[in-house]
Amino acid sequence: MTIQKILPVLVLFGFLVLSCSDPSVNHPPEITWLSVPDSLQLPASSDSLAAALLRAEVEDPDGAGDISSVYFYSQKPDGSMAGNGSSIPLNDNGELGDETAGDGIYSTGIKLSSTNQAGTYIFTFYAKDKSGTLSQAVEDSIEVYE
Ligand SMILES: [Ca+2]
Ligand SMILES: [Ca+2]
Repeated sequence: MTIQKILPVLVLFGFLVLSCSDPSVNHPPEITWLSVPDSLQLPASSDSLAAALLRAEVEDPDGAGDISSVYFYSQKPDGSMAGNGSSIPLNDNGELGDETAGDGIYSTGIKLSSTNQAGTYIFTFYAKDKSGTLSQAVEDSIEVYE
């Protein structure tokens, strides 16, 4: 190879290395761990509820302070989306089943009544940072039985 051919490759490589180490480049958050029960039994009577705790550990290479929201979508056994497709937030404020505030583990409780469908509920989790960059989606499910 001649230097004329190698030079553009070197310049491109140098550019890639520089852009990777540039602190002004934002990195997406990442969901590193999920805790979702495998199964849940619907309550037998209409005056009680079955509860489950959902937890997700989220990291962002730009720092925990760059994480703006963590949420999931819930698909019901019949394929329709729970809550008309709106997202359900998890929190790291020590509320709604979140054990410790500010530890990077986001939690929320879900409740099912006897009128809810039995079958597989699919949850798709996302984290979003302050630049609006989304994490990779992470999926988990609960088998709900009567
Ligand atoms: Ca980020
Ligand atoms: Ca927490």
